[in-house]
Amino acid sequence: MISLLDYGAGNVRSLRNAIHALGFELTEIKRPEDILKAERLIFPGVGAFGAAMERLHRLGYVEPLKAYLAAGRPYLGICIGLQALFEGSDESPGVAGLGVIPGRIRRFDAPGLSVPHMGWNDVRVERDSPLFAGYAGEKLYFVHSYHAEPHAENADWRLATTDYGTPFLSAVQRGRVGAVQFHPEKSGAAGLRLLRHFLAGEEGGVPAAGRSACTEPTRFAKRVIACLDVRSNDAGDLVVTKGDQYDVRESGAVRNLGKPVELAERYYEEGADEITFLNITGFRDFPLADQPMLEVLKRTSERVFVPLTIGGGIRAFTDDSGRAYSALDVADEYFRSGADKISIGSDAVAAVEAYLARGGVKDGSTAIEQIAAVYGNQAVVISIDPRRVYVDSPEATRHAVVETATPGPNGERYGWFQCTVKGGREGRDVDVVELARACEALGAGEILLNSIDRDGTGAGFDLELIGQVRAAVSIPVIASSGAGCVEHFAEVFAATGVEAALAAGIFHRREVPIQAVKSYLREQGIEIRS
Ligand code: 1PR
Repeated sequence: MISLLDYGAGNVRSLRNAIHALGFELTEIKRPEDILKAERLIFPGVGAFGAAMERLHRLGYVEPLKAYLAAGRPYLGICIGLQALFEGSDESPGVAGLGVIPGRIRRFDAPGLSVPHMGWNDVRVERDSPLFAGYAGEKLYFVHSYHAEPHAENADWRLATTDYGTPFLSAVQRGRVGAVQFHPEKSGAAGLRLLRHFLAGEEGGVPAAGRSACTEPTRFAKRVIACLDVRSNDAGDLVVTKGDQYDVRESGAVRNLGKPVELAERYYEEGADEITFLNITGFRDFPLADQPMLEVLKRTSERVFVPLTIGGGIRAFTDDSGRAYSALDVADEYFRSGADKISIGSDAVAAVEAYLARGGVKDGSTAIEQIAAVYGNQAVVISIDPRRVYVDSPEATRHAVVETATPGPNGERYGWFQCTVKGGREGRDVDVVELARACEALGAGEILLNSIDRDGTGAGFDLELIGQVRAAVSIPVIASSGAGCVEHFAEVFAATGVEAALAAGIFHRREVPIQAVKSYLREQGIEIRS
C-alpha cells in the first residue's frame, strides 16, 4: 500500500491519476500517526517552501516525518518533497526544512535565464539506482524557481544532476529515501516508469543506461504545445474548434474538428510536450456551470501524462442564485479536475488596468496574485489576445511600438499590439508590453502569446510581436498563432528565443504531425524532447 502525504497545499490530482493508471492503490495520510504506519510514502510537494513547511507543522507531521526518514524507510519526495529534505530555502528565509540533507535551496539567478525552469531537461544519473532502472536518457518535466545545490557535504545523497544556468540536484537518494526535483507524473512514459519502480518497491533492477556516468551539460528543450480551442457547437456538443483570426464559424456553423479528450490523447501519444485547452466561450458562460468541460479535463488527466493547461472564464462571478465565486474558486475547480496550470485572458487585462490605475501597487486583490499565492507562480499562465495597430511614427502613440517589416494598409512603418478581451471582441488601451510586465510583477509564471492577426492563417508566427514580449519579461513565453509548416517553429525559436511554440489548426487537420515538427527542429540543431 502506498501512502500519499497530501497536506492540502495544492494540486496532486495528476499524481493520483498516474498512480492509479499504473495499477496501484493509494491511501491518504490523515493523521500524524499514519506516517509511521506507512509502508511506502510519497510526498508530492507543491507551492512555496514556507507554506509547505508551515502546513506540515500545523498538522503535526514534522516529527513523525523526521522519524520515518531517520529510519530510512521508503520515501519518494517530488519537487518541494525534495526541497523540504534540506535545511532551508531562500524562498522562505527563517523557515527550517526537515534538515535531513545538508544544504540550502537557492533561487535560479543567472543573466538571461527564464525563471521558473519550466519544461523538459535531461538528468545526469551519476550512480546506479533502482529508481532509474531502464532509464535511457529521456528528458523529464521540471517546473520550479528554486533548486538544491550540489555540495561536498551532500555528496552521499547525490543521485542525478541537471544544468539550468547552474548545476543542481535533480535527484537525491540514500538507501530507500529518494526524491526528485522533476515531476515523474508529468514526464510521459519515462516518468511513469520511474514512478512504477518506487511504487513496486523494486530494490534491484538494471542500472540506468543512456546518460549514466555522463559528464556533458544537460540540454533544456524547447516545447511544442498542442492547443485545443473548445466550445459547444449549435447542437450543444462540446467540440474542438478552430477559427480564422478568431472567427470559428464557417457557413454560419461552429467548425467541428474533433472530440476534446480523443484529440488530447492523440497529441499525447504523438509526443506533444504539453496540451492546452481554451474554453473559448468561458468569458460569457460561467465555467463552473460547464460540467462537460470539467469532465473533459478529468478524463484527459486520467490518460495524458504531460502538463495540462486550461483557460477560459477564470474571473470572479455571481451566479443566478446570487452566490458569489472568486476567481480562485473557479481556478480551484479547474485544478481539482486535473489542470496543472490555468490560463487567464480577459480578467488579466482588467487586473492590469486596475494595477496600473493604482500606480503599479500590488494589493493582493487580483486573480493572478490570489491563484499564484496558493498554487505557485508556475501554475498561472496569462493568455494574451493582441491585435496589431499601425501608426506612422513612434510619437503617434504612448504605447510600445515595433518598426515593422510589413507596413500597414497606408504604408505605416510602425505598429503596437493592443490587448483585447472577450475573445478579441473588445480592444483595450493596454499594450502587450505593459500587460506582460504587469502580469509578471503580479506573479504570473508564463505568457501564452496569441495573435489575432495571425491566428489560423498559417502565415507563420508574428516574430515582431513575439520578439517584443520575449524581451520585456523574464518568465517563459509561448509563441502562438499562425504556424503553417515545420519551418515556422524553427524560425520563431531562432528569431525570438521563446521557450515554447504552440499550434492548433495544422495539428487538428493532420497537415503537419507533431513528430515532423520535432524531427525538423532536431535537424536544425534545436534541442527538443524526442
Ligand atoms: O478571456 O480568460 O475567458 O479566456 C478565453 C480564452 O479563449 C483566451 O485564452 C483566448 O485566447 C481564447 N479564445 C477566445 N476566443 C477565441 C477564438 O478563437 N474565437 N481562441 C479564442 C484563441 C488562440 C490560440 C490558437 C492559436 C493557434 N485561440 O490558442 O489555438 O492561435 O492557432 P493556429 O495554430 O491554428 O494559428 P478568458
